[in-house]
Amino acid sequence: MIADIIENIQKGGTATVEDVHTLLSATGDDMEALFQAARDARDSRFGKDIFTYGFVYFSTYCKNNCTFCYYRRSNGQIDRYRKTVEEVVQLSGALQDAGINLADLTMGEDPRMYADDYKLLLETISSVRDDVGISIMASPGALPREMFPRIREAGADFYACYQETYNRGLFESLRLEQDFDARYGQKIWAREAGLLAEDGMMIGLGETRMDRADTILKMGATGAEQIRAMTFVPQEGTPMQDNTAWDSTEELKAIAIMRILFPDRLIPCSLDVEGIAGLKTRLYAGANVITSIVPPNKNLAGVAQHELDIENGNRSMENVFNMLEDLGYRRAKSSEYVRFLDSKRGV
Ligand code: SAM
Ligand code: MD0
Ligand code: SF4
Repeated sequence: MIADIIENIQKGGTATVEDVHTLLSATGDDMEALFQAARDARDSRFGKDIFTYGFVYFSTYCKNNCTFCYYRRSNGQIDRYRKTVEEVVQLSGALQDAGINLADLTMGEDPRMYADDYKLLLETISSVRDDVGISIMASPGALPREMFPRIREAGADFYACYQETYNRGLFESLRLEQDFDARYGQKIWAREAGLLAEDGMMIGLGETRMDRADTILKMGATGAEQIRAMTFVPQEGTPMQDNTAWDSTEELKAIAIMRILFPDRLIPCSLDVEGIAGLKTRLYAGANVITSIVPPNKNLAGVAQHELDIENGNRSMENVFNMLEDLGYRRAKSSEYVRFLDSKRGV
């Protein structure tokens, strides 16, 4: 059954939500066959080349109150920081010099960054474009539609904003006081403005397997050039702190299914879920981008794992490059990444 569904997809057939549900239930040999099919799909499209993204979480202040997030406004017990434009330029320059392909400029929905008609946010992006020249992803939260041409003009290549789930009721219970349709629109409006888009789902938040199947298909249907799955990591000081932490099996299956359904998309292996220990399994499941590479000693945080493997250097450029090589992969050059982006933009 599972083998038939995989074969049908490999032959160019479409998959129903029931098919995806069946694939998500794979265990044992079936699951191994799913991972093998995903690696084959990735290798025939991308070879052994893996793209690398540095994570620059430049403001951890946030006006939102997402129930799953460590940085929600009600979490009063945490240290927050906001980097200056110069600091973000320096951090991005170091990523560029090390051969990292993209700087993911991420923030909480920080009112200071949005003030004066988004002055500081736009200035941060355009300074990295002008002074560094590395490819840029902007992950600043949900913005009004008219902002997308301005984000593009400032120099961003990618816009990331994750729906988390396409189950509206569940979305509303997680992203409190936020609008499902407006967040969905982010992906569409970004692409209208000439940006590439990233959508994402979280796993282990109370969704059903059918919700996951539906979310995978709907993320694909947005046309987003990058799509991701991340396992929810329960956070201290939040309403979900006592939730059971899941292992990564369901995430790995989601990665593999996205890969066989959408072979030409960028699909991350995020170091932000299990730290460096999560690298091998996600590449094995068909991921082709490593995200959340973070240099040590820069007072930078992650999101799902705000400190795991950062200060010990395990998420550093050097360590990730060495591990990639040991696993038999090759890190793509930034010129190759730019060529890939251009092909997606139809340049
Ligand atoms: N503030 C912006 C936003 O919400 O779109 C950008 C950064 S936000 C922290 C990036 C993503 O991290 C979220 O969309 C969510 O998918 C993920 N995330 C947040 N908390 C998480 C957690 N506890 N476990 C796993 N992923 C998490
Ligand atoms: C990651 N911690 O790639 C980052 C983050 C935001 N664009 C991405 C969730 O894992
Ligand atoms: Fe803020 Fe993003 Fe965290 Fe929600 S997920 S609380 S918007 S930083």
